[in-house]
Amino acid sequence: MRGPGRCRERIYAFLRRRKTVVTLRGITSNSLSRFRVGEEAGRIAKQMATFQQPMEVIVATRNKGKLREFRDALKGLNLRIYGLNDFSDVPEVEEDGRSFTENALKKARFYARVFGKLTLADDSGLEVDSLRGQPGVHSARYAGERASSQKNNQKLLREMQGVPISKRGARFKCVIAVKSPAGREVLAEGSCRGRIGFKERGRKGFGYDPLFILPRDGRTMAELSLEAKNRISHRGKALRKIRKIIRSFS
Ligand code: ITT
Repeated sequence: MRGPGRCRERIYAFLRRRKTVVTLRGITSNSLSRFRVGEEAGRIAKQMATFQQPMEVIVATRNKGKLREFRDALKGLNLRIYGLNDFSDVPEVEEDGRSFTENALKKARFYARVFGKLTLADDSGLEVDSLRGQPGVHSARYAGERASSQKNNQKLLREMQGVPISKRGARFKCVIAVKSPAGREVLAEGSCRGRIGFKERGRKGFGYDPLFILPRDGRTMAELSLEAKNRISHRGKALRKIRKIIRSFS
């Protein structure tokens, strides 16, 4: 072989040694395969665009502390999370259930209907042994309708005056209900035991956190970072269960 033919063979031999010839041949010398490569790339790009679209999720809460914990526990899942405070004129739902489960389901069903999107609702609270499980489902309004956390904590300390440390056991409990627009429902729960302190300590978290002492190191929940709280808390435990199943709703 002479001239251009020999020259082309030498180039191919060189490229074959470098393992690039197959691709090069397919793309440069054959317009049909070039078309197929383009078509395939378009299909993959389309699939990736669908895949990368975040799933919109409503977390049916006005509690900023809860919402922060949801966002942290569900991060990395390609979700766009909205809380109720992200919208104006959102109707209220009465939390008149006798259990956390009843209230969580009621909130999830109500707001899934309002927004037509996948909705997560958390009902949670503190159950104190020496108060026979109170404040329980009334935790948010223990010291009265729309009471501040400070007022609720003061009332709890008053109710527990004279109770020795050995009898100050308590647990946080959380139930999360998930409701899809197609009607599917899932429940997840978590709890976390501790003791009620004699005074508030710590500035992180929310609600009863400054009074809730953890057995492992004597710190209160309000002395933990967001991530550390989520690792051990009632809500963190429930959210780990939700994390495992939430993509199956898309
Ligand atoms: P949404 O109904 O809008 O979600 P809320 O604060 O009213 O907000 P709940 O009805 O579930 O929520 O009441 C939960 C109350 O229980 C909350 O207000 C706190 O007082 C207490 N609580 C729940 N989880 C807590 C936590 O992780 N740390 C401290 N207090 C908590």
